Amino acid sequence: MANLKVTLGDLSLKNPIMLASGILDSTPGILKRMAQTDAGALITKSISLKGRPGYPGPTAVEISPGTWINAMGLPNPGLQDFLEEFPLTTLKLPVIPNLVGDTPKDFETLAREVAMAGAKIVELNLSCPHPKANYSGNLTSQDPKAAADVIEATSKHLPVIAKLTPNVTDIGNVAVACAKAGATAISAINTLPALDVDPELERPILGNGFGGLSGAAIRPIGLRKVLEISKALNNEGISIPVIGMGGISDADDVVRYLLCGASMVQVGTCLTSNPEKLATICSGLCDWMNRKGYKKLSDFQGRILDWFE
Ligand code: RRO
Repeated sequence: MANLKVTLGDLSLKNPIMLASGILDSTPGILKRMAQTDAGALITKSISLKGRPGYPGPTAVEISPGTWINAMGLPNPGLQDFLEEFPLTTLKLPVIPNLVGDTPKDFETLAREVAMAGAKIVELNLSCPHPKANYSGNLTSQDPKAAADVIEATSKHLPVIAKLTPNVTDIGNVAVACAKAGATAISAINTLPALDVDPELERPILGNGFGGLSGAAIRPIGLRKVLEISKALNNEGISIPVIGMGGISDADDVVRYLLCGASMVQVGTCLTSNPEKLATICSGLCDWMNRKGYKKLSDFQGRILDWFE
């Protein structure tokens, strides 16, 4: 029987498949529902210091089968309501808060508070593709120094996962900067900055205009970015988990990411139409490993890297 257990910071997860931030995780009720699945962990929708109403609709549209564009606008209740409402320690699965701020100080406050509320690790959203208002316009993870500043400010309170944008020339460089600043893991990729247009209405499809592309179309981009991160970390002799995501919709896709160097994965967009898919993906990974005769994930993880020496 294949052993799917993985370690993430101080957490031991029963398998390497997590619910990605932003999908089926924005209310306490849906999070409790997703805790009934076979996921290794659940990641929450991004939490900011103050609540945000989100952008006007439409906020998410399927533009071709399995491929979505979204601009939700970081809707969330804000830190205090989040801490009062959301179960962080009472579910049978680990719940990992995803945090978003405008400055390292914002991120630090968020990290300190969720650590005090029982979070064992957080994911830092350094990569929302359509920032507005207080944001400078550059995503934090487009600047290795800015990303490192956030990691340094937060990682003194608890272990942190740095979630990166694919929209950079050298994502390996950003990942190495985050790791050297103290990140416990790297997750990639967030959605790709995108635009789609309704020709009949002669307007952008989304209420916000711009959005982020996710789902099937971005899987090959995610795979390449995960491979680049894995290689860059290896070259520096840094051994931290890479959490791959982007377009995973079945067990084969999980295997693809693991072969490219990921230790774990996150699944998001494909669950929009079918939350039950998470269980099928977990059991499918087990079946694939059993069929191949693999006993543990490290038996095949990173195998594709050798093709790119
Ligand atoms: O809420 C959003 O619009 C959003 C976020 Br925070 C993110 O990180 N990625 C995305 O595609 N949408």
